[in-house]
Amino acid sequence: MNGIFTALICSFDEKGQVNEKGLREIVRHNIDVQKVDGLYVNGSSGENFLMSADQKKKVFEIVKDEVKDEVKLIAQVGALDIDEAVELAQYATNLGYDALSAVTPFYYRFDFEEVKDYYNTILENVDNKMIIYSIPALTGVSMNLDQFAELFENEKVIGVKFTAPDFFLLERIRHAFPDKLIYSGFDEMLLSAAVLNVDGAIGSTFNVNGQRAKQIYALAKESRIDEAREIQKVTNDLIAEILANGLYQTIKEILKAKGVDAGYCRKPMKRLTEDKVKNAKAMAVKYC
Ligand code: NAY
Repeated sequence: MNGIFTALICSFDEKGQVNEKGLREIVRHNIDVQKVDGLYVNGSSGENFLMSADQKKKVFEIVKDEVKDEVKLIAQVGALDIDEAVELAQYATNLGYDALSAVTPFYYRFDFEEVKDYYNTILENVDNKMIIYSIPALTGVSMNLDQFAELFENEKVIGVKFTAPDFFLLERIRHAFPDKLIYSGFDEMLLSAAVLNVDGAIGSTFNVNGQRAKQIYALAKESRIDEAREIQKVTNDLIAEILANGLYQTIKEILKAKGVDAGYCRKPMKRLTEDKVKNAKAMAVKYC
């Protein structure tokens, strides 16, 4: 379960329905062109929180059918409706997903006991492993070292997707839990996280920049930091342009420029203006 995992983008048609052909093409592009080690399905980048439970199931099914056992698969099943989270966890497990992940429950400012109960409830109902999805900037849920330690007490919790710029906490978790899997969640900070000896990374920009991410990670593991820094610099030039242009929409336009039917985002995410589509096409030529 180590290495570079793409936070998979999903293709939707003009009406916001899952575009199966496009989704399969995105999967193939990630495996055949970006050559990533695995896929993180129905995360933020997959627009998970904009989809119905049926749509999420459809995505899990299509991706597993396309991938078979070519790369590792992590199913993000977190949902505010805990029954839905359990149902999705069981569904993905039955399909053969290698591990589950669930975002910390958000919106109602749950206290830590509630967060812990959420993970334990999901895991009591499914025979699979869990990777905590921590993304405080979007959920408002920050956890400290002791709280991660409490979550890790459940043996089925095998790691964390750490999407935060807190390198002090990241180092503390790494040091305290050498046997848990830590995935870096901010692609622009991959090198810094790799230096701290994370086990891998999960990122949206790997859909279009996975090859560079693999190089950064491999070079860092070999302590070839100067070379890794050069590649992180080009990567961050691209990420800065993507973020300024509209994150997921721009990744989709870059994929389209590469011949992948990446479709549209679901509302209320907006469409790119013509100028921004042009910017994305220029990024595809310059970087991808
Ligand atoms: C997800 O679940 O899809 C992720 O969290 C992947 C991590 C990404 N975070 C978000 C919010 O999209 O790859 C990052 C991020 O897009 C990238 O670092 C650019 O900031």
